[in-house]
Amino acid sequence: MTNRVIDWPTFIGALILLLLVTVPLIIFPEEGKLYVDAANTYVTTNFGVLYLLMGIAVFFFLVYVAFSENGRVKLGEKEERPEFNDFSWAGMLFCAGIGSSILYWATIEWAYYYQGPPFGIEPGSRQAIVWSSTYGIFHWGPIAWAIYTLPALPMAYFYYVRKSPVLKVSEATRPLIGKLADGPLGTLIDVLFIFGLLGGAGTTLALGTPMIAEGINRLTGLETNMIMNVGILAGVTLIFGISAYSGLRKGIKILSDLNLFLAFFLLAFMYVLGPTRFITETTTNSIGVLLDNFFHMSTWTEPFNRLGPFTKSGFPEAWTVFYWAWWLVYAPFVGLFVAKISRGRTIKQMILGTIIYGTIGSLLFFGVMGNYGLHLQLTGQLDVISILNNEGAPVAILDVISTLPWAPFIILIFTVLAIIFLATTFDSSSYILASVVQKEVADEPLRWNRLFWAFALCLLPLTLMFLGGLDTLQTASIVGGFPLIFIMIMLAWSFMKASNRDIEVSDQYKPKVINLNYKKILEKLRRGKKKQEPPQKGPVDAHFEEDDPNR
Ligand code: NM2
Repeated sequence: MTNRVIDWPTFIGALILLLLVTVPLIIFPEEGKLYVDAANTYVTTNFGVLYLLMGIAVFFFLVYVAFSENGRVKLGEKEERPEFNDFSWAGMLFCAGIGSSILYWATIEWAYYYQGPPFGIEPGSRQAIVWSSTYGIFHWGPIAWAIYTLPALPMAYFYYVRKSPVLKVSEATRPLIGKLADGPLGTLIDVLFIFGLLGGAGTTLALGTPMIAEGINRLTGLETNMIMNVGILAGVTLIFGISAYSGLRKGIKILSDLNLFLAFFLLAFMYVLGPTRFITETTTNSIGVLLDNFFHMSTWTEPFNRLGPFTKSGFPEAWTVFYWAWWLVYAPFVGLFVAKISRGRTIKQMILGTIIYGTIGSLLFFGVMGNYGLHLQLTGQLDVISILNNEGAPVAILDVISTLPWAPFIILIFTVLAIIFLATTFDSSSYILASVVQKEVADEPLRWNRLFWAFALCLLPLTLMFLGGLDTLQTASIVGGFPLIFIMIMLAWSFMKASNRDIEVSDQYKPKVINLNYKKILEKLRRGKKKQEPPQKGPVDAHFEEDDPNR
């Protein structure tokens, strides 16, 4: 059974690529770091603009699709209602796509922009402060969520409309590459995706673990060291291993409901007991600044600074390009996951839901947690920036949290929330990795397979954490995620090609919701073909049915 279901070339291919990258990094950490850093500089300097263009193009493409005929197509049967209610759906998608990094960056990202603002602005100036509370929202906002949503389109379409029981990135490019999806090209696409995701998840762990360790230190007084980090990783792996093992409807859903509840609690607590008016005013102001400058921010490349008398800040590469690359390596995973939970919704609902709920979620975190910290800085209650510069981000983050009333209690909530946020991203990651290395996913991927990836996700960062090569891996994965830009284009193209053709054949143009019956479409196409072709070309018929879904 297992032998037939598992797609061994992809499974082994992903493991080999991973070993090929990590073993040299383990043996030659210094040289490895040099090479990877050089590759990173090369890609972000020369192709940074491609990332920016990709971001804005994806955003407008999705807005177009949502309001086009294609957006009305329902993912599932005519009478079918959404499998999960809106609250659980939004919660699951947010928790899958967002890990503990949001607690990290929402609390501290402003402090980096405060001292290193964009657009040549004076550090620490009034303008810098305005941007410091705006830029984080942009980097976690509509474009970022659009990058997450795009892969969901073809994947959900093929899974629920065309009823192909395969949850794979390569499968979603089939209309474009046809039978090549079953060969080495398909395998390469899936392997690149797995590689990118493992690295992106490594970045998440590298940021999340020290922050959780700092939280535990404040609660228990235990020293933050390697043993603690390993313990945290083991604990998180155990939680998400169990969750991934018990599946989508039980473990993953329960954990993400709990995650949402705790997150709302923490945000409400900070908002009500913190400087409520400052938070409200600054967030509102930032939304305006963001809307006003949306295009400028999404296309800012600093072009003249390389030539003229001005120095180059490197802000676009260090932040926007880095972020888009990070969202990109996670995108096919989140896309697959969103596709899986979106049964019974229309494409439009799926697109707008992901972008809007996602952005609102990020906005709440950055608005409340970021402006809470900014307020401490501006009022002189806590010099967050000096702490950040002298003692590092995890200490600064926990210092900010510690200023809240009932500090020990709230640190506990914060730490538990970080652990669950990590676990919810990782349980859905292992679920999806398992799906991608299977030829078929009838309902859920095989259990042992889900568990295998749960451990693979942690084992690698763990090894590298010991050897101190984790940041090299992060950079490597982000560079390694570069081909995903082209895979994104293929995914968009495939979706349009397949869905335009299906809608055309089905003659369903007017209704609000388009219910496509793919069997009937194939039937119609066959009949159409019969009329045109002379009867002696009979065998073409069978060929057509097999081949045509590939178009
Ligand atoms: N993104 C959203 O670590 C995490 O929170 C997971 C990070 C891509 C910046 C995703």
